[in-house]
Amino acid sequence: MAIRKIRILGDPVLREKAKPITEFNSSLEQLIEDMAETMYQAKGLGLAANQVGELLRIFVLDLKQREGNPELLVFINPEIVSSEGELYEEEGCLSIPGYAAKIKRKAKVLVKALDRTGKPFEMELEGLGARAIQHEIDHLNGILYIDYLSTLKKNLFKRWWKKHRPR
Ligand code: GNR
Ligand code: NI
Repeated sequence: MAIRKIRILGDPVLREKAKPITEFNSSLEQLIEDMAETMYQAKGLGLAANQVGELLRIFVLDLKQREGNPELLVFINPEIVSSEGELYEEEGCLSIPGYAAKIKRKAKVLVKALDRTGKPFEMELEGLGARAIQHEIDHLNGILYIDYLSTLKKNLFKRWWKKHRPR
């Protein structure tokens, strides 16, 4: 088990597209453990592989950790099968520490993925869970939530980031 360094905005790995996972072996198990440990340590809701420098299509999520009964969810090669509604809510990202902004997301999603053994499953999520799934799948495609900001808000963000980015 190891806590990995979380990559921050500006790191090119956050802008690359992750590749599908084809082998379910011990090195995958190691990556899952490291990602879970890193996510819990950072108190994140989710964490995508790009954020720890691995270009593989996997993310971890825990929607219950704040209630004190953690339930780790692992999504491998995830796909959104269907979605409905829209919600404009606040979002943050461990790779853009200290910042949050409201963006529009689908309110409800049906996601299809493989579990850590390679078995397919489907899960329907709404609210924050649906938002987090879309956020993590975006990471696997090199997309960050700030990409959805209006030109005006993006320019405000850029000024904020120059001053506040960790160095
Ligand atoms: O911790 C996180 N909180 C969060 C809040 C609203 C929408 C998405 C998220 S995911 C984020 C952790 C993270 O950066 N995952 O990639
Ligand atoms: Ni993120």
